[in-house]
Amino acid sequence: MGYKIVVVGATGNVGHEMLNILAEREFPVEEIAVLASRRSQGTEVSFGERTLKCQDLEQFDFTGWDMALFAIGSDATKKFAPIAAKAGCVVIDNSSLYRYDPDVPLVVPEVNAEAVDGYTKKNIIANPNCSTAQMVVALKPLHDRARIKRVVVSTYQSVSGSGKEAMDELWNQTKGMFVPGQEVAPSVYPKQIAFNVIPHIDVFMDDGSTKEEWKMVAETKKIMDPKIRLTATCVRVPVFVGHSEAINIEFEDFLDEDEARDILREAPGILVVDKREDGGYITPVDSVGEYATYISRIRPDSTIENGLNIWCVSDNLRKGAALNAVQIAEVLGQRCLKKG
Ligand code: 11C
Repeated sequence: MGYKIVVVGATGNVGHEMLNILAEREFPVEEIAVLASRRSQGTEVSFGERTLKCQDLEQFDFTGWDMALFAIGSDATKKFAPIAAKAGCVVIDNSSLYRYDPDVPLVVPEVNAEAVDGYTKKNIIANPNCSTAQMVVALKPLHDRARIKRVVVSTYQSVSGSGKEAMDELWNQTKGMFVPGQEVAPSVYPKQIAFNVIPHIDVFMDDGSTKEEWKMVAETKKIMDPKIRLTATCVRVPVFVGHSEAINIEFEDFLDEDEARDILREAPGILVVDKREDGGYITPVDSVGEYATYISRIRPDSTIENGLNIWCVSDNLRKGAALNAVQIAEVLGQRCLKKG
């Protein structure tokens, strides 16, 4: 016996990966519906060996469906998530809309799976931002051993985090650089992304940080520990898929690099690739299509008392979005909505 599952936003980058991952992990699906905006009604999407036709989200009746994986923008989520939740269908939402709501659990299963149980207040569970998800997978086992005091993180985020149009912009701008007269002006991004980096993701906040940077702080506190102090600089780089992060961690207790490496090797969701030689580390291209959060370059920071540096890379469309949502669905099924 399986679940009646809805994927909302099935034609987008993340919705597409949700369908792939549900099929790959053989999620127990009794029935599946794929929804999109009216203009995409009838568009075909793949689910394993099957081809499914998108239905109109506006017209869909969520009554009798067990879980809905939402991968649409915050505005549309604001309209449709409460409709699904009220109809008794548990919403697993990838937007930022509900993440900071105290009545909505924000879950990364390797870190706080038990928080799923709190879904009953609103019938909604939130999926974190991609840059937070991979980072907390790496931080949690180290925090359990040596208590993290402070984190300084710099991100190198791929354009797929901004959607398909941004991927096209990087592709077309890159090609256009080589063809006189076919240069492509910035449109999705405020500056050229090809052969460049942009220290600006999401909107600016009053204190000069960006919303992406703020999200990393607020989400880490909610998922892991409100006492952790964290400062982030988030940067867009000309990479199609895979977010990378240089993470500097200050601990309360001493933790040497060898023990940290052993802890990370044993930790759920992590693969350590850390040879001190040419190519003995992970790059975003290596992470594409994979489930793991990869850790490389584990080394001490001798400028502080108990400090370590690590390099953390993951497929932002997978662990950063679709995989985490499917893992939440799995935990929800195992802990709360048992079938069969
Ligand atoms: C990016 N992290 O790479 C963003 C995308 O809050 O879910 C996801 C935004 C979010 O642009």
